[in-house]
Amino acid sequence: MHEKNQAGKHTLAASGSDDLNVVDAVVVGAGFAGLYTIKKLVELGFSVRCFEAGSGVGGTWFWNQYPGAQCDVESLEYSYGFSNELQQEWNWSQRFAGQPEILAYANHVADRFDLRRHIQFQTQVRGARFDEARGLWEVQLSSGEVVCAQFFILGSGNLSTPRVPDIPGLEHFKGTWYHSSRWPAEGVDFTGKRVAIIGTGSTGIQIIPIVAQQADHLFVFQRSPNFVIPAQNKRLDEGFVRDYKARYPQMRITAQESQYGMADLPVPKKSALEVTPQEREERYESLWEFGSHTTFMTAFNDLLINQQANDTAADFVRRKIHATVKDPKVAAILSAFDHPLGARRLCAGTDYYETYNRPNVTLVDVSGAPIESFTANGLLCGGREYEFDVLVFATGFDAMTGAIREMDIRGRNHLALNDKWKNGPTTYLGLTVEGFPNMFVITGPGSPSVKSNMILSIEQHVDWIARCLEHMRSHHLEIIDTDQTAETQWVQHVNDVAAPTLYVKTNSWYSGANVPGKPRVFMPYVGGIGPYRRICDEVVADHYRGFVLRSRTADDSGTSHSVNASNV
Ligand code: NA7
Repeated sequence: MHEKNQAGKHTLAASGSDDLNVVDAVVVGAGFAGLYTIKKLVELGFSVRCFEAGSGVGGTWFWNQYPGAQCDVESLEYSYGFSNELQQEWNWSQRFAGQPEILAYANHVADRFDLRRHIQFQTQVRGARFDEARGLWEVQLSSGEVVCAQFFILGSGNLSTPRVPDIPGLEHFKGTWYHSSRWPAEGVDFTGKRVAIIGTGSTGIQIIPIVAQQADHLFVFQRSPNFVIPAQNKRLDEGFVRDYKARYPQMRITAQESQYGMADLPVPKKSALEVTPQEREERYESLWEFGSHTTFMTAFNDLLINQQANDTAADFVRRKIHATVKDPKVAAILSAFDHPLGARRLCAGTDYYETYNRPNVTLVDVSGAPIESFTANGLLCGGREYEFDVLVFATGFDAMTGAIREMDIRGRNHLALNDKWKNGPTTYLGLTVEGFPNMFVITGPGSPSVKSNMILSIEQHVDWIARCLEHMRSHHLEIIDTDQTAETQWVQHVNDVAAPTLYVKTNSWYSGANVPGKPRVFMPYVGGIGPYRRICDEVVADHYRGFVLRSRTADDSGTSHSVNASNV
């Protein structure tokens, strides 16, 4: 694995290491972040080992093989832009690609760029410790192996740690149960079965209509309803794709400068409150027909900052639900929203509301009376037992920090990341953490991440990291650490930007509210992709403002000298 690449000598090779278990960079995860990191760093001549818990590449799209799993960003945008050849040769079949197609794309990328030889599958990173004396990360693997690396790069994903709620009695349940994010590759046959699905977030909304078509009976247990905008998915028209591909390079640049990392999203100019009720209705109606939840949010420019404006959109969706769902009591449960539209992840669905008109579907409102316990034959709730054969948890994730916190990561002075983050994650630019030198988080908390087109955000972070590593190599700098003040100011900025929005007035996984005991901190940066990219670039142009970059002496245990990058 510790091979020399034609593009140049290794940083560590330069420091004299001939240990095969010492590489320039360890990358955690072979999802879209890990794959592009490998590609980029190997190309630049760094040695890389990537460790992936699953048996294949694809990350989220490897794990989430539940029926109906589909991306809610347009396929032509939710794809890598780093290679024009790749984007020209790959053909998406659907406006919104399904999980199998996205997984096939991830595999294509891994093969096309010969990335697999750098990946060790079915291997978890259990922990990592920064060895200050050697300036190396010691990475502990589930195989028992320890690998050392100058750089420790986390591409472990924002939605990788599934949550099964702490409801007693699951061990007594005699049927089979699944979590949506650990779906068996061979699939599940629901034919003739009584099925229960707990959870009505983006995942539940995708699974429910499909399972309803197969199951004998489906019980949906809803604690809070989510707003569902029709995806209006369709096969992509060949002419449209040809035209789009001709403009691809420009579209990518437009996306990089946009708010959400999508080139094709209109930028709203008007407030929902400055137009007539009729204009407003027409606008919502046309976007409902057009489909895509992200496009729906562009109806007006104040939907996420003005409750009154937001209410107009919420009312529109409520009316749509009542017009679609025949039973008014069911429609009322589906539209009893407790949050502003879009303040939680807005969902894109196909036949979601229509599914509740099926005679074999029962919606159970558990908002007032929580699920008490599982029994041998089902579950107890609201004083009655619901019996079923198969149980599906569509109950979400310990989002954004879960996968990182599962690892025992120790930085300078043995500081545990979990201790540093006990009151919520703190980062600089969502990329680095003070006290954890040479560690990078791809799309970490404090960056746009889940509030953007993830693949575009991944590419921006990986490019930034690669540029930083090249800079360090060419200036003979071996250590990069984050300045505490810069980190504190960045966290403050992330909070300041979020403060006037409706996001912070809502309980959601964006703020850890779905995990009991998790600190409530709104984690994504919502200042927009374009502005965020500019800040990251300015930091570099300003000699890595907020970072301390320095060289090491032969023995760094206290004898090193510090050289700020601005001096080199
Ligand atoms: P989400 O959006 O976190 O949804 C989880 C759902 O599970 C949500 O409806 C929860 O209700 C429900 N839930 C969780 N625990 C319980 C209990 N104990 N009882 C009843 N209902 C429960 O996860 P998803 O997987 O759907 O989506 C995650 C992201 O993946 C999505 O936003 C996309 O970005 C892709 P609650 O709302 O907490 O009342």
